Amino acid sequence: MATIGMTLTQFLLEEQRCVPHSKGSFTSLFTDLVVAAKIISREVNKAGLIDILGAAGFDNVQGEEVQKLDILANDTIVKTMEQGGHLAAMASEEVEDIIPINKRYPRGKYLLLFDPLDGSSNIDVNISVGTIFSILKCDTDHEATVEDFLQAGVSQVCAGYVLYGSSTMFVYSTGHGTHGFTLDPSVGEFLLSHENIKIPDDGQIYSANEANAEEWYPGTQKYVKGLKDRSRAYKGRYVGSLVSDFHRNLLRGGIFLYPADRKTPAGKLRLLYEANPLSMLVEQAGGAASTGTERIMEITPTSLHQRTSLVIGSKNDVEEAESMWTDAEGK
Ligand code: P6P
Repeated sequence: MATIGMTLTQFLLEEQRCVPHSKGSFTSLFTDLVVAAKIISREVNKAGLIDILGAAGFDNVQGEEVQKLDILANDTIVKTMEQGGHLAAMASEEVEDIIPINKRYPRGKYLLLFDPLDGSSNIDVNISVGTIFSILKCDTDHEATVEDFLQAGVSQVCAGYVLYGSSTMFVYSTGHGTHGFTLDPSVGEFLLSHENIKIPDDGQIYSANEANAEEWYPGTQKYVKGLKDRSRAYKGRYVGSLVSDFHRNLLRGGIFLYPADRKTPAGKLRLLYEANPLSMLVEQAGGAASTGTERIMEITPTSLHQRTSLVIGSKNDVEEAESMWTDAEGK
């Protein structure tokens, strides 16, 4: 029986007791991930005080300038997770190819995909950033390959994010609801603060980068224009940090759109380690996530870093957006 204030570890053990014949491997893997989150939180929260702010002087595989904390977050997750012996391989937004498990450690049956520090361009201006992760099963005896990662979002066994904001929050789902934990730095534990989050069916917030509006397809333009009808009283809220925008809308209700458009016909955000995990969380909270025409979690991936159009949030808001969606020609 969950009680507000119980630790994430205690909550996990409660969940494990509900899984027959569980050997505790997943719980152990997850506990390692929580340690990595605490280390990254410590570094992010003191970034202003020591010289790890600012750019690292080179670009990542996405062609984006890498911030030093990106590297630290990526390396922290890799080093913490590979030792546990529960992973067959990992994949990171910061690394072109899959990350094999060092031969000195046993290999496990799970795959971890992550964006180590999403929104990192906001670090230097003290805007919240986040880690997003997705966990898949890898039931093969051979060395994991990229193909093992190319599973639809419905195959995720776990998804979540860590939000490094005014407080550090750990939000995750294993398919039994979406739950939020807040770090108490004085004891170094994540404590249950938001059990079984439910996103309102209707929101009053929309989040989109309207500087792209000229490039949006006619259906997207029509939908967002409709939200501005004063009788609807929607508020525009856009931080430019996906985890922050998503988390606010998850708790308050609303819709986040990073749509495919004429300039970015494939969309901007990553399917495997951004859209899929957030889609699992929002669906477990009663919301919806689509490309505008297709459920995100039913997309069969074709490449590790593939992008997608993303429309995610309150169920009725996403359905209204889908009802107006068109292609570039307005069809
Ligand atoms: P834009 C940050 O770089 C990010 O990947 C997400 O965190 C955020 O939602 C999006 O890009 C912002 O993109 O084009 O509006 O700056």
